[in-house]
Amino acid sequence: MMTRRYLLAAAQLGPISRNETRESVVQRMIELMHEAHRRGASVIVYPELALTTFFPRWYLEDEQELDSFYETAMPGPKTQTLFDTAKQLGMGFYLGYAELFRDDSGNSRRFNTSILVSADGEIVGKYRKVHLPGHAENEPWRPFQHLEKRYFEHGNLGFPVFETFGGVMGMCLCNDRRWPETFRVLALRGAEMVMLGYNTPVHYPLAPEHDHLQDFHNHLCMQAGAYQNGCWVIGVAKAGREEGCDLIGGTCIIAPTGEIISRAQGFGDELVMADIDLDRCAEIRRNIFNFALHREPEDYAPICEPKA
Ligand code: ING
Repeated sequence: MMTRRYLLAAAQLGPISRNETRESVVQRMIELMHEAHRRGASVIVYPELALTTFFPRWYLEDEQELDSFYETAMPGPKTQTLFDTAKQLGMGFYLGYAELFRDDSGNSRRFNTSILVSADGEIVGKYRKVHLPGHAENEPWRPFQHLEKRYFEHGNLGFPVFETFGGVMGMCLCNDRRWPETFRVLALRGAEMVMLGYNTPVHYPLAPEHDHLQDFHNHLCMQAGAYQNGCWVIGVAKAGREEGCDLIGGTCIIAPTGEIISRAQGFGDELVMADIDLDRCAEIRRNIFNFALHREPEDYAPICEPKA
């Protein structure tokens, strides 16, 4: 049973090229895991879609090439070594990846997925991305696409929490962090730490005048999520210039007070370490954001749709 206080490593990944092999990426992740272990970490958090380049930036007509970016088994032949190394080092981890499976009627099901894996190598939690940004059809006017609505289904697992890593854990993925209900629902279910990976381009084609705000908005969302829900938030980037597209970095570990207590310096593979004490959630959840004492859900239900 893990203690409630331990060192955690946020493992930012630099660019992954379109033709980089799974073996190569997994090797990079394992090197980070060994370094995290050397520094005393018990948990390591990887980015969203950590095993491949961010392929939704392209309109892919070749179904075979599209399928090549998904995992059809987890662990599979190329990720088993990551699970084995984690077990050998006694390291729990969060991993984001593209999930592909056939359902009972033989249909291909595709999700932007994350899992929690315990220190003995067992998958103890799964989440599928709910807030899919971008668009579903090719939009050639854009310098790059953002086809998550084409390549993934809307997540069908809701926002579950999992008792592991010494407490109650929640997960989300990238755009989910921009919607406050993500953190609130997880916190109402008892989440003490929310882990998330992201691939966030600097350039936002629909509002280029906001490009300079991407780092600010990234931390704003996660710091607010942490503070307003009294939970730890671990945000882990796939960063750097990936296939010509600049992705923000800013990997960070945020305390329940909303303070960033550790953050990445660069845009490559980089460990960000922090001492996590899950009991620190009480500083917030017993006081300013004591849901039972101060929250008035009756006063704002039903939530009306804003007028467009
Ligand atoms: N990426 C981006 C994100 O939500 C985006 C999409 C970028 C939305 C910039 C708004 C502004 O961070 C993913 N993968 O969700």
